[in-house]
Amino acid sequence: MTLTVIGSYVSPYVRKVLACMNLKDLDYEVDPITPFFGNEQFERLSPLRRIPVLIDGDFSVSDSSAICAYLDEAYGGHGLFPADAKDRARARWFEEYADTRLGDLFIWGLFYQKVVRPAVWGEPGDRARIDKTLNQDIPAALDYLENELPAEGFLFGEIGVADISIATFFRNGAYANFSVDAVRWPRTKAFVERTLAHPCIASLLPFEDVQRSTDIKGRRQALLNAGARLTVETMAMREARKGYMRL
Ligand SMILES: N[C@@H](CCC(=O)N[C@@H](CS)C(=O)NCC(=O)O)C(=O)O
Repeated sequence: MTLTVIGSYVSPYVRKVLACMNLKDLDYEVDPITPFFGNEQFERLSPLRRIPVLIDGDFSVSDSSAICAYLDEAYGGHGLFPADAKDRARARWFEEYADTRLGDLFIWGLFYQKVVRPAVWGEPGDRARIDKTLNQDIPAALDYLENELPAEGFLFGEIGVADISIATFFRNGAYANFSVDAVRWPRTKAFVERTLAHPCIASLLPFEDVQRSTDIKGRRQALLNAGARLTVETMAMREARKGYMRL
């Protein structure tokens, strides 16, 4: 049975789930919608109108952490969490830190302001928020990560959900023209590059490039041409609608 993931390839949370599915060698199809364009069916599956959503037969669940934990428990293959209880707890902490704090900074502080607001809502981003994010909040987060991340390899030996959860936000950071200063945060810079270069994430890049460079009319065909496996039906509608959180 093929699994289905609802959500755009450009979302860091969708990328996290797809990278974990790639690691586990799972078959899946994607309905690459932007959350703001999700229809009623999407909202029934995702009450917060957020992506990603996973559909597995007659079961569905939203939230990248819930999805990754489910996939790890329901399917074999590469384990997403370390074996030791304390390591597992730390892995969950890094996942939470990334989803919440790095999400706040890289998505809501940068990507949403610089890319989504002009493109989806036709309004400029909040300049003061962008400046505070770049000058205060991201440097503090990077100071923290610099002390936690390994100089080589991944957080708990093999690559897992903790590494992926952190690295995924830096790709959206790059889409908003952010890059890590290698002099100030050399470990973080190398860790992010190493993780994003892993085939489980690197293989998603061509689809992200298409998603970013095509408009809604040509996107589906361009994604198929690039080799993406897409659902036949989509949960997208024409009109954008704001979600329930933060906006
Ligand atoms: N905690 C959620 C966060 C998901 C999330 O915020 N996704 C963004 C897209 S990158 C979204 O759907 N935003 C729409 C909104 O919040 O209205 C997860 O881990 O899946």
